[in-house]
Amino acid sequence: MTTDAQISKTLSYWLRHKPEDASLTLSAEGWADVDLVLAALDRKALPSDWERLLQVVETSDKSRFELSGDGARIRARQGHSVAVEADWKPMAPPEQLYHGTVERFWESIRSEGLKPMKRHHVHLSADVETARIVGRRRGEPVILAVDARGLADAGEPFFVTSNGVWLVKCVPPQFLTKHA
Ligand code: HQG
Repeated sequence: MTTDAQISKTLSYWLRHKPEDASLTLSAEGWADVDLVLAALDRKALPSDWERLLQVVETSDKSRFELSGDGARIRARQGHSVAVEADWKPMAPPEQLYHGTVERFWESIRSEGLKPMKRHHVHLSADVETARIVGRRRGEPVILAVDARGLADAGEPFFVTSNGVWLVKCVPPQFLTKHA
């Protein structure tokens, strides 16, 4: 693993799941002080200068992290298991959204629907290609099409993050089909 990837993984872990491991306190919206994050990286013997952090934030695929306008605070854009108050906007989704998974989960998904598992939300994408990449992390990808319009019409709120990930609490099976 490259050092940048190591920094990115470490930041994801702290800012989404275990801020206390780095002696960080997250604000209600998930922000941590950059100075404290740099100090924590230093304690882990990882590069801890501001330029390097900026590089990791800017080159992270899917822009996982976000810096505040003044550069003093950093947060993960999504994927939290710790409670953070979302400032994502509820939005009417497009007709269809996609989810990438693998065959071994399909029986369970078909009977229970898509669940957020360890995260707060199910993650969906507007395009098939992104879903394929997400599914491929676990094996041969299986793409599920979500009747997002139908689910929204049934009263389920959808949110979109600043980097274009669609979030929903769950997707009941009747709104799911396997995408050819
Ligand atoms: C599956 C990464 C059995 C679901 C990625 C998935 C994405 C079920 C897994 C982002 C199920 C959860 C999100 C059910 C859902 N029975 N399996 N009822 N419901 N599943 O990682 O969507 O690198 O929490 O299909 O690139 O894979 O973190 O979600 O396979 O963008 O920035 O349970 O995470 O981004 O896995 O990935 P995850 P995901 P980051």
